[in-house]
Amino acid sequence: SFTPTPGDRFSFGLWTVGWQGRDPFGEATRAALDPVEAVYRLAELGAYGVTFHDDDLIPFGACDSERESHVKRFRQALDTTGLVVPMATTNLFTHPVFKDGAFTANDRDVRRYALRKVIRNIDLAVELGARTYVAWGGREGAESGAAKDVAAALDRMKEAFDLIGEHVTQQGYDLRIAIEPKPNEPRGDILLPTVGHALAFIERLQRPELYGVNPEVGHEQMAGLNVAHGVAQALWAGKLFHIDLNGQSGVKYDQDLRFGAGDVRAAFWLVDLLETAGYDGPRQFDFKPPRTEDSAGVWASAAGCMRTYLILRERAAAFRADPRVHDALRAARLHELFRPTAEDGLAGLLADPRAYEEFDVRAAAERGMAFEHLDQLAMEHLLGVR
Ligand code: 3MF
Ligand code: MG
Ligand code: MG
Ligand code: MG
Repeated sequence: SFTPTPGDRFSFGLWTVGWQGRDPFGEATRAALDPVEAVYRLAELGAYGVTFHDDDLIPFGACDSERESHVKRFRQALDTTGLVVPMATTNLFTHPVFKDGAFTANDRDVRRYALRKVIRNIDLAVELGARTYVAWGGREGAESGAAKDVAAALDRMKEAFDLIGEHVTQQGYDLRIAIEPKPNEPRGDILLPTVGHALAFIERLQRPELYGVNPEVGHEQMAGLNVAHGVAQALWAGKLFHIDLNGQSGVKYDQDLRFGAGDVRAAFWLVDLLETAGYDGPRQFDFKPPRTEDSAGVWASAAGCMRTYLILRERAAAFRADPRVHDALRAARLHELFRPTAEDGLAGLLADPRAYEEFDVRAAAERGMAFEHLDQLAMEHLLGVR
């Protein structure tokens, strides 16, 4: 059935269903949503988790007693509904103080403040049971060339993540950090723009094992990339700590459509990958119900994310189970890709005349790969006619 249950591990950010529809051209179209109501509604819809930026839960600048009462109400709603907090994150982008970024702001005081804001919220995240802390840079970037020295900014980015790792280790927290790449918006160009950049950056950190990535479907697509390929490489590196599912129609502004909208084929291949490659983390939806929607539309949009995921999960499983697909995969010689290229080692390869001297290059060049038939089978499973 396509009805979500907590076992499906679907989670939503408070900022998603709570988005009021403010964009660069227009005012809010919806009223603010109480985080407690969000928890109840999400639980009713079948989600298992809720995530938040510090400022989604506790309004920026709240005093300690206000902070406590917000956390208390939220915790009560979690206890009543059974919803969990698998992940939390920090807002380092809304307040004007972060106009030039946070960990890489040219202004050192801003960088120190940003780190304190993150560490403070990490402590709360752990208190609420989070095992993953997502870090999206937000405004770490530039609009013009001389404004940012990229190497120096990366030094500061590394310094910040190393300090966060030191704090997590010192406190003995069972918490991993997931870096979320994004190529642009709100800055003209953002540092760590893609999954690949983030994976390379992580290897330069003091405790690389603590860090992984949180790819977002739309963010990779904004860079014109194949999101399932990026996620597959993250999985290959043991670095897929979390994922932001949503929809995007090609290379344009960050649309945050509900999951499956936009590029449904990309969504199909991504679900196929997540369900077969051993990913056991949350399936988080980071989407924005369009500002055309009222509150009923918001919950229809949230429910649609989960329902589409479950439909695609079923479609992908049907594709994988179809004997015609097994034959087509064989014809496409996928099984050969799993075989090492030179089990015989370098010496064996160099001594093998069939590898070169006697290799019939022309015959090999003429053999078709039979990918079109295979892909049409996938298309028909996706479209529900098989
Ligand atoms: C921006 C995003 C962010 C991150 C969030 C979690 C507001 O495009 O995707 O959502 O996902 O900050 O780190
Ligand atoms: Mg995101
Ligand atoms: Mg997005
Ligand atoms: Mg996003």
